[in-house]
Amino acid sequence: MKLSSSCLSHNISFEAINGSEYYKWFESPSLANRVSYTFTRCVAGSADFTPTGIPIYGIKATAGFALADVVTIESGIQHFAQSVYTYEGSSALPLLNDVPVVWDDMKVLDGYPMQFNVTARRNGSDWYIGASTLAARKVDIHLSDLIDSGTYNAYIFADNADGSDLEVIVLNDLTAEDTISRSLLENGGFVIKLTKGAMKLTTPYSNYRSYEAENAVLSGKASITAGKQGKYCSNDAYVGYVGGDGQSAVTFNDVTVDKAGKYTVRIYYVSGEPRSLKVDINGSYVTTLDQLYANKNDWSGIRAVNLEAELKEGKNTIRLYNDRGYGPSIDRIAVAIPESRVIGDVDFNGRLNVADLVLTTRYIQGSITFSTEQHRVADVNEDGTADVFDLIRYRKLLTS
Ligand SMILES: [Ca+2]
Ligand SMILES: [Ca+2]
Ligand SMILES: [Ca+2]
Repeated sequence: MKLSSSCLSHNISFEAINGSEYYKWFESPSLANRVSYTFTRCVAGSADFTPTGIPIYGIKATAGFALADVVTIESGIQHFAQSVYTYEGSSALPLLNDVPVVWDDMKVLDGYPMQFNVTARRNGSDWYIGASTLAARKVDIHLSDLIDSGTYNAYIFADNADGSDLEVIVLNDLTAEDTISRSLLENGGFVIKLTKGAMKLTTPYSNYRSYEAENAVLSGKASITAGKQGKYCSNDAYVGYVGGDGQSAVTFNDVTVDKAGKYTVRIYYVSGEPRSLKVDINGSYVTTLDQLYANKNDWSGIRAVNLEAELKEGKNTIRLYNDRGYGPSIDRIAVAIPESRVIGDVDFNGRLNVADLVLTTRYIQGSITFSTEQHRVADVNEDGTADVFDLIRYRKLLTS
């Protein structure tokens, strides 16, 4: 019999499982083990497992498979094996921000040890379903196995057609009569959140425009490190040998913004000792960034530094170099584009629609809960609370 986390709320972990941190040195844990933990581990309760949630170079798991681990393997504290900076901009990040670590119920919907598993866990009225497989297969999720009454929304984080990235699909107005069918790729997977409420699919980093250093113009001795040695960086690659002379530089020629102004430019770099980096924008020296390093003597550790920069409308050139010594290696840069929030858009789909009115009505009636941000967006007359007066305003906005 399984001990619930509610009766031993102080107990974080009952056992340790070889986690993804081992991929730094080895190719284990095998994918066959990872699909089997649902059947073989976590019998007494939560285990200490270190997922990645995102793929790692050289490990056959797709993004969907990697993401499924955060649901299929129960862990009271989720440690993620990758550098925190590699998650910024990942389409898995909204799910990783959202997924609970304490569960009220679990059901194995389908599976077979060493082959595949489809595991559902419940937190409150929300169900999270993780699926991962070795061989390609079709999976049918009959919602009658999970829910009785009411309408639900499904947020599906699944591999795209060729397994190169995640795609996010939203299905609305599902009931117990419905079945969600998904085809899993070889070594693929997915996570589905099934909820009566809405899920925010953006993060602060969704508005960043990223430019990989390995796709920029390289000069002097600056050169690309890719593949296994670059596996902790985005796009599995970075540019080293930046600096040491005035010529060895990374130049981004097409950093584009719609209007002139001050922007946050985030520079992702790799270094195991304090180094400096000089920045020219549109041909003029702007600043020198000092003390750039992640962890001492860790030459695969990533970190990011922010720079406030004046950019002109259209294309800008950003040149990174160091003529007084070696600079850090450069993974990528990202420009933050200010987010425009749509008033009343509580389902965060970018527009005001009838679904927003329905959700806000349910929230005010007390049948669903809202996040702090949803509450703020629902307060369309901006008087500090979301209440029936906002519903009146919603109707006017929708009919105007
Ligand atoms: Ca990169
Ligand atoms: Ca909306
Ligand atoms: Ca209000």
